Amino acid sequence: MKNDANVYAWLAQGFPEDRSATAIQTPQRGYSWNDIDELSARYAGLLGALNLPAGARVAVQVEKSPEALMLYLGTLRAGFVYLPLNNAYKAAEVEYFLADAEPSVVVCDGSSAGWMQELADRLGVANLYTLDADGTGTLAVAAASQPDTFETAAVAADDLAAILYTSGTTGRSKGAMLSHGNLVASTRTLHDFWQWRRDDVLLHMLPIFHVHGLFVAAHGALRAGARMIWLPGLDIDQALHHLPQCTVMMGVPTYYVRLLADPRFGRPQCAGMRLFVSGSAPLLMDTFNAFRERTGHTILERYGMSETSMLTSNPSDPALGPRLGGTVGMPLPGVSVRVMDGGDQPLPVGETGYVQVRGATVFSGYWRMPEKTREEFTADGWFRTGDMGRFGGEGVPDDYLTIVGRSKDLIISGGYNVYPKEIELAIDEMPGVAESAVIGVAHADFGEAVVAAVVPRAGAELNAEAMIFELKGRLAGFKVPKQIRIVDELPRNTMGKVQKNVLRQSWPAQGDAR
Ligand code: MLC
Ligand code: AMP
Repeated sequence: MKNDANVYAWLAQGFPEDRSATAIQTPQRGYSWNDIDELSARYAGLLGALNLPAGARVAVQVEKSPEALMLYLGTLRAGFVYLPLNNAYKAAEVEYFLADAEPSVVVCDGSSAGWMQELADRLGVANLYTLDADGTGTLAVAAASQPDTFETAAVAADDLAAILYTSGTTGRSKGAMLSHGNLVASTRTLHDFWQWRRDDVLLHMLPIFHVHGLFVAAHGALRAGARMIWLPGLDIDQALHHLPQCTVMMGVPTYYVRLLADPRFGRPQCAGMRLFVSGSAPLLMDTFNAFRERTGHTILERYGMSETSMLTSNPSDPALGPRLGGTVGMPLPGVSVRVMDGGDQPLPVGETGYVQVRGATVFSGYWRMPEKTREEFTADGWFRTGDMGRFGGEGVPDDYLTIVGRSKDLIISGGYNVYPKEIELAIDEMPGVAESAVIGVAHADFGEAVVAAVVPRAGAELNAEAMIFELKGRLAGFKVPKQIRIVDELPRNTMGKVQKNVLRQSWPAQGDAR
């Protein structure tokens, strides 16, 4: 078996010949291509020395750092399965993932080592290391004694490379299983379609525990052998400082909203840029138009999912067509997209229906959830995205897809997915609560924000502020309702079903653009 099915080996084929050149530049220091190769080798060596079973999961909840990226690469090199966790998750949320995925190794930030060790002991996770934002921690100490070379493990294209947990309609998260072949196929397609070049410089400000920051942004630059300017998160001052040296930036719509909210941002910072990419949530036409007016650049919007990586994209090459705001572009090469009625009939151009997809980037199923997997695939092998869309329509070429909504009850806040059911379950457990309804409402900064209407039990007094405070201790901050309304009853239809649309209509937009 050849090791170039391994994502790392394939990415490394794109590294430049001069391995001493800078690959990753943080505000503090530079990391060369040699550093990437050597440090990922040490991490791989360490994991390899633990005598883990084949297919062992390495769960990682750490601050963003170049070392965290190299830990990901080291996990792939050793042939194990990477399981990234949003660092906003609280102990109870992490417990679910560890219990479900049964990792052999957990790596966490030093500040969470106390509760993580307790969890690891309780759940029988044998190996716990820490990795801090500055690259130090017990992982660094243990890896230091490993050699700086490692023969990347040979894998088959359908061997598992990563599990990405995505929340589910029932409130239970599902682990999407992505293979080495899925990740290579996606990166290869985007490399060509977005015309990645070795002299590109990517401004990397996204988190690396999701598809967008890890498999789209970081993979793209690594395979192109292009330099990344690496920031720990979205920071507008830093972005304005670094953009003039960059050619590519990727962000969720909030990144563009915040850039535009800063009067200093404009053409001077964008003179060297060739590509601004937006995705993970709908980009409002107002943002698309304001960005073009302010900078002269047309944001490229694309569409994808954790389960599928990228599916459609507006073109980078003008010869393929225009970049059309409000649309997510055309199916990427190798990806098939169809729009279906409620049954098994494809709909004609211009009609809105259920978006289904197929292709080499589409995952093989949900971790240990064969029934859920069966439900989400059609009998003829198409994956049901849960998004509603249409091809073409007025003024839109027939092969361009527009996402018009979701059939899944999902809120996307600042690019993070929140399933109302999970939040309703957490609220309903609180003392004095009879029932609740969680909805997404327009938010000037996050696009959508989570809010909740809560009905108290007879005789109970509820305090919305105190409830929000308590929820912050249990749930990742982005899931906590920005506002809770205490109401006498929830609006229901004659069948007794809660009318979330009625609630939404009665709720004013939230937040300010920053
Ligand atoms: C942070 N907060 C949020 C939030 N992010 N609230 C709602 N929605 C969000 N997305 C809250 C915190 O809990 C905190 O609340 C307060 O805001 C400040 O926290 P912060 O961490 O300082 O916020 P900030 O750094 O400004 O983060 C906002 C953000 C970040 C937009 C920069 O959320 C972000 O980077 N989002 C990107 C998500 C992403 O990468 N998605 C890709 C998924 S992949 P309090 O009350 O405690 O003050 C995918 C597939 C695809 O979907 O197609 O790409
Ligand atoms: P996730 O589960 O985090 O991978 O989120 C995937 C979901 O994000 C998709 O099913 C869509 O609902 C949404 N999404 C991603 N990109 C876009 C986009 N450009 N426009 C609208 N929705 C998007």
